[in-house]
Formats: sequence, C-alpha cells, structure tokens
Amino acid sequence: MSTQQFIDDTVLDRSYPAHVNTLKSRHDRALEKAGGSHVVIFSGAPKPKFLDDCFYPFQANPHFVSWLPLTTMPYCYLVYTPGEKPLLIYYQEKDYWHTPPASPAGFWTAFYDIRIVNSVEDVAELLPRNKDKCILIGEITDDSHAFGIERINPNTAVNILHYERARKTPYELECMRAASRRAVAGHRAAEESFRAGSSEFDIHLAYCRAVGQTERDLPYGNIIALNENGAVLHYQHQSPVVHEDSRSFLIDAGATVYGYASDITRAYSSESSEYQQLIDRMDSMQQEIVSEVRAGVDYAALHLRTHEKLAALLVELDLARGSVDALIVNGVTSAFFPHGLGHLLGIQVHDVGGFMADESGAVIDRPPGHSFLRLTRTLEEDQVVTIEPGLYVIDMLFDNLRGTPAYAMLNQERIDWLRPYGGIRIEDNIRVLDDGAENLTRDAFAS
Ligand SMILES: [Mn+2]
Repeated sequence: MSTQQFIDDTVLDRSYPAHVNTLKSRHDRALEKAGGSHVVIFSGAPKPKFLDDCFYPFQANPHFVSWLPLTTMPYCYLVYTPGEKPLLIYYQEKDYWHTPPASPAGFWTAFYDIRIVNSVEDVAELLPRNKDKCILIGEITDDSHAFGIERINPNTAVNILHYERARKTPYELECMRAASRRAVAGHRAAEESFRAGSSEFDIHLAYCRAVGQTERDLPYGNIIALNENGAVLHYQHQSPVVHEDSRSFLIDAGATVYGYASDITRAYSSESSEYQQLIDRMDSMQQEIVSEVRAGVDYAALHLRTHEKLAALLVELDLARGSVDALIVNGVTSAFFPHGLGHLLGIQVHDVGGFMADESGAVIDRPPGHSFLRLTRTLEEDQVVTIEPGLYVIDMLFDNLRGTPAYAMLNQERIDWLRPYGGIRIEDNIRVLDDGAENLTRDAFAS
C-alpha cells in the first residue's frame, strides 16, 4: 500500500502553491520579529545508539517537513530569504551501505532552487555569507551543523511559526484527509483480525500491512489492546498471546501521508452484549461533543463539558452514584477519564502550540485539576484537533480515592463487571469550521 493509493498527487498540484505562499508570509513575519534576513532550516542528523554504530529511526525536523514532504532525509538545509525562491540544499550522500536518497521529484520541486550536495562540507558554500543575518531552526547536536550561525531557534520566530501551524492550509488538509483514509484501511483490517481471534501481535501486523507503513513511518506506536489491556492508556506491547476469550479490543493507531498524521481510536466488543451497548453509548457521546465544535469555542470548556456528560453517563450506567457536580468536584469522572479531551494534530501527533494564547508565546493555563489536557486554545477555522473521550477501569486511580467522599460514590459491583473489558476510547480527527466541523475520520470510514 503506497502513499499514492491514498492520495492523488494532482490534488496537491493545485493546493501546494498556496501552501508555499502561506509559509513564506509566516516566515517573513518570523524574520521581521526576530530580526534577520534569512531563515535556515536544518532537517536534522540521525541519532546514534549509545556505544553502537546503529541509529534510531530518523524523522526530519517538523519545520522542514512543513515545507517539504521529505520526512526521512537528514543533513538537508532549506534557506528562505524574503522575495527569493527558497533554496533547498539536498543531501545525496555517496554511500554504498545504504540506498542514497532518490533525486528530487514530485509536485513540490518547481518551487525550490535545488542544489544537490554529496557531503555535508559542501553545504558551507551554499549558505548565506553573513551568518549574523541568519536564524537557524532545527536540532543542533553537533556545532558543525550550524556552520557558524549563532541564533538557533529564537523564541520570537519559533512562537509565530508554532502558533500559526495550528491552522492548516488546504494542502495540509488534503494530506490529513489521506492520512485518515490510510489509517481507516488499517483499522478495518485490525477489526477483522480481532474478530478472527488473533493475538495483539498479529492484529498489529494486519494493521501495518493494510496501511503500508511500519514503526518507521507511523506517527506513534500502535496501541493494540485486548481485554484488560484496553485500560492502559498508552499500552505499549503487542503480545503474541492468543486469548481463549477475546472479549474486547481497543485500537489507537494512525498513519502518515507526506509527514501529516492521523490519530484514530476505536473500541470493539466480540459479541453484541451489554459491553457493546456501552461502546455505542460512548460513541454517541463523542459525536455530541464533536457537534459542539466550531470556531470560537473554548477547547478547555469543551473538555469540562465532557466531564459533565460523562458524569451523567456514569449515573445512567450505574457505575457511580451522585449528582453531576459531586462526581466532577470529587474526582470521580477524572478517575474514569484521566486524560484530556484531545489535542492539536498535524505534522506531530500532539502538534505544537496547544497552550499558546497568541504568537507572542503567552500561555493559556489548563483548568485546575486537569493536568493532562493538551489543548487550551480557542478553536479557529482550519485547526485540526482530536476529540477523544474515554472511560476505563484503572484500579490505581480508584485506589487513590480511598478515604475521600468519592470512594463511596463508586459502584464496585458494576466496576467489577466492566474491569475485564479494559476501557473505551473513541477518537476522531476534526477540522474546525466557522459554523461546525469536518470529521476527517468519519468521512474516511464512510468512504
Ligand atoms: Mn490522540
């Protein structure tokens, strides 16, 4: 399954030119704020393992990827000078141990002055002469990669770029729709594998085969959890054990297209049981929250609204007893739902800028008691966020309530019933519109 099976590049021929223009104007303002004449963006250097000659999988600097769909190319430099065609210093090492990067090709090449270099030393003569007029954006672990540029990642510039990155261009939205379609192909294969009684490991392989990506390209490690493992929020194993009784399945898995991520979670029951009804109930609650998404909505307030809805659901299901207010104030809803409602999504699965009040770098604090919320901004058109309410049996968190009024509000008998199923999370990727939302994930499942 190649990228081209999920996206038609001619769509990008139409949207990419405007994307480059948007980036140019963002970088113009970043330069104006930071003071300087050139932005130099370093794609990065592979990280070696300690005492070893192997490297961790390389992922390019997201600032570099925002310009170019070159997600795995180290030692490249992009030089942006206002008013000029951006210069791409394209590193094509003469290397007989690895397959060198292919020559530049694709919808993006016409927008750059591309110079191919075969060694890092050759970069020096292509960079702007006056290093005092440059700012460099990237991770510098070896001074030689900065080529004498001293201003590295100045906050004034980076804040503007991070703040603006929350709003996606039409090009980015096309990539993200395709990333949702790609992940949905995997989710379908994974569900089928679960229903056939496979192990987590085999479900994981079925997912990777269907999306055509492995850990090197996936936006994050797949969460493939059977039964009780569904209660582990970031369950990190893919156990080869085949369960006699595969009751429930939670999958949180995404895919990437040209460096842009999807991040999708679904929960399944092996039979149509009371547990399936609970999944259906969580699914409709999630869709109610999605229906409240629109420009101008305070995301932190939406997170708090989710706690209200969840409190009502806990009472309806007899998992807890008390008023909505009491269940929230005493921390009962937080014990069942201990993470945030969601986050910005883009090049990074938890995209940057979730707490920025504006491009100056001022921060919007999380509501007290909600320390895992990753997004506190007011929603704006063309932001892409996740909406991912959850409900789990995490005994550690219930134990923490012992000796508080909350403990008496828990219905242990019903919690005992739910425990073997682990937990439920339903997560969609949502583009904010002026008067509503586009659900990239449900659209992909419907197609
Ligand atoms: Mn997520």
